[in-house]
Amino acid sequence: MVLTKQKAGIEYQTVQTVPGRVNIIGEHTDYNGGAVLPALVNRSITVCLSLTAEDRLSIHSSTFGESKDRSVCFSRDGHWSDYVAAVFAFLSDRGLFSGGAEISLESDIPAGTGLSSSAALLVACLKGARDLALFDEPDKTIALWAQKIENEYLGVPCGIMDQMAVALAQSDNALFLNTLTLETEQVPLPKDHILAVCHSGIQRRLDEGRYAVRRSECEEGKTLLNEPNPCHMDDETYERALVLPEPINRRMRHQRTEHHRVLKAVDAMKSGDVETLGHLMDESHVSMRDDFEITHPVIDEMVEKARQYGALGSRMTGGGFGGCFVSLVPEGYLRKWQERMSNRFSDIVII
Ligand code: GAF
Repeated sequence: MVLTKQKAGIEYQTVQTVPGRVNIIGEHTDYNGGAVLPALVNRSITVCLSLTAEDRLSIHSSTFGESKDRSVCFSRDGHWSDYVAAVFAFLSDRGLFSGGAEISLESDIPAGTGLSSSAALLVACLKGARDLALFDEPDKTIALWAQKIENEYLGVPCGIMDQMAVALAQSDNALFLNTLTLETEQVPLPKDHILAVCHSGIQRRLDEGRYAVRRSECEEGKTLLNEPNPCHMDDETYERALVLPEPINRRMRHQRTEHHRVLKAVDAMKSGDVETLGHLMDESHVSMRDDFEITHPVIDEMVEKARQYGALGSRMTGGGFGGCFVSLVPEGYLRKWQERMSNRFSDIVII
């Protein structure tokens, strides 16, 4: 398929490419008002979108499989095209879209691996709709709309990190995001080091329940603490807080420690202190393993080997229970490190 931008009569066509993201540090803090530090990956989704007069959505992709013709009136049917249809339903419900559309997608972001393929798809469709003058909102609003579509139309209880990352991050920078205020800052990536992303080979999905369980455990913690923003509790308030039952206590401890690790990681990146950054990534993995309990024994072993083979730090990334891990590797040593990892673990895929 050739994806081109063209203007033909009253029909318009646009092409949008949006990359996936890797989260360097700050996991599961984005629905608790905490800090996160994602960066873009070198994999992306390309969406070609044209508006048509007919009241139908015609959705194609050689990446995702079988094409689908569907009504603009939305109901979830478990098909991958739900993600595209939900965008048009959202726009139509706001009076921003009528008629129909033809949409083609191609992607090399592996789905179900923690690299935000869904957020990239939604943001690409919304940016396409903006390019076709259906609305004129900034990227931050597009990110918020994409989150709303996932939460309310697709039933995925995600936070705001992924959508903000893929909508706002720049290729040479990480994006620091305060999820309480939605303030962002571009933070230059470490020099002479690579944030190497590997897929463990273990698939996971955000809508399969375990992510939602962690969210509800956090809600319980916030209610018990009477504190809507557990990441921002100062030391004194934290020390005085009532003793929480397990596992809520550990879930809340992860929130607070992870948020502070992100702040320290930003300082370390700004001062070029890669040793500290690597150390914080390691601590984050331990906290996800022992306190938040979202890692996987196979990934625990992979990150341990990643360090033994020369990474300064390594951690699982994304929603958890499988998917990718990210390692901070000296640039000159990358090829050797990748070779050793691939020889040791036949299932890993270097991203
Ligand atoms: C998934 C979610 F979509 C994000 O909102 C975030 O919670 C992440 O898991 C964990 O940090 O990617």
